[in-house]
Amino acid sequence: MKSSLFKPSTLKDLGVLDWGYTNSDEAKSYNIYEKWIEKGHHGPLAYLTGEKKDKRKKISDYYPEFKSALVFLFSYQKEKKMLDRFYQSSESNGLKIGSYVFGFGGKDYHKVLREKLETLASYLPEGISYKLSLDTQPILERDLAYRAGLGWFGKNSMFINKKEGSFFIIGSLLLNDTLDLPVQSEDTDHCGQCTKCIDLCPTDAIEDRIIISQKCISTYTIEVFKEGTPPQGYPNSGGEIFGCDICQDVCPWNIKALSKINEETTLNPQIQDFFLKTPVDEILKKLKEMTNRGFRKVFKDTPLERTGRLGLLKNIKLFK
Ligand code: B12
Ligand code: SF4
Ligand code: SF4
Repeated sequence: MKSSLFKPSTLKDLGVLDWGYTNSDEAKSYNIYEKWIEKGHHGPLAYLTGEKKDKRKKISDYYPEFKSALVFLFSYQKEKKMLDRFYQSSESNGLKIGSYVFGFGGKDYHKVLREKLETLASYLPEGISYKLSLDTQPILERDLAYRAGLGWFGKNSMFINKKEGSFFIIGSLLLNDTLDLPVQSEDTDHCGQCTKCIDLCPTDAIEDRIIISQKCISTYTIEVFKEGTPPQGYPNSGGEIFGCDICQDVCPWNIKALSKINEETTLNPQIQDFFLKTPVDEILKKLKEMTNRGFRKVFKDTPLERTGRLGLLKNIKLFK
């Protein structure tokens, strides 16, 4: 029944690792999210508070016609594997970038996956309307993937699929009608007694399956655009200058999923050459000489555009 909507070859071509269906409107973990905001664990991420917080309770608060959703897991496993190999090589300058940056050709995934979701929507039965959910909409996307039976919340708060791990981006089609598809039951916890992600997070940002954002390297390196106070432990990390993969790298479910990847792929040379191969002093010199506009021109449409020249300078300075 599930495969009758999309051919396996279509899903493979679009890089979909798994997909699921749910007609559940209300987020199961909204109370955890609310408490997280109350405690101030969102740190500088003000866009998660206020009206945008309230809307995350039920999808119908955002999209009143909502009846069901198709949830897709879009892979960047191949790029992750290539990147890890590169870090072991003599060409690496010791700096690291979160692997999602290299997924999808090194382009901003919001743009690339929007097109993929539109392609998937073209297979919907006639008369169905939809909205996309892809990171920026007020939807608790991991919770939606959980309701679609695709996996569980790891202790690192990542959404983990038992077969594929967590190196994927979640994207969904929110529909104005139900489909004749089976609803999978929710997965159970498969972390067991493991605490690797908690033990190895360099800034102690993980607590009770949530992240204290202001302690997280990912927040500091992506979401803080000008000078700031780095979280304690960050400068002693592994050289992360944009995003952080540490709590995923150590997860046995990712180690298992990545061990099956044999295909090679290329990494965006513009990002790789500039940030991961050039000596650190030279990167700093080049970034200081560049204008903001010049930076935007070179890294246009990549995830690095968000943080910008000054944001990256602040991160890289710590590793000179
Ligand atoms: C804000 C945000 C961030 C912030 C805050 C991170 C965070 N954990 O919240 C920062 C900047 C730190 C960040 C970092 C990253 N992010 Co981000 N981020 C988001 C965003 C926009 C909102 C997340 C959110 O609502 N947070 C609120 C908190 C409270 O929710 P939560 O952390 O998911 O916690 C849930 C669990 O704790 C759960 N829970 C806890 N216990 C239990 C028990 C049960 C039984 C249940 C059911 C639930 C449950 O309840 C909470 C609420 O749902 C989502 C996109 C979206 N619209 O959802 C992407 C998203 C979570 N990010 C994503 C990615 C890829 C990353 C990074 C890997 C990027 C990188 N390499 O640096 C890191 C990972 C850091 C980490 N370990 O979480 C992906 C994650 C995909 C996946 N497999 O899980 C998402 C889903 C984007 C996408 N569309 O794919 N991110
Ligand atoms: S992304 Fe890095 S800093 Fe943030 S919780 Fe995971 S290991 Fe810790
Ligand atoms: S490292 Fe261990 S505790 Fe952390 S998410 Fe993976 S299995 Fe769960």
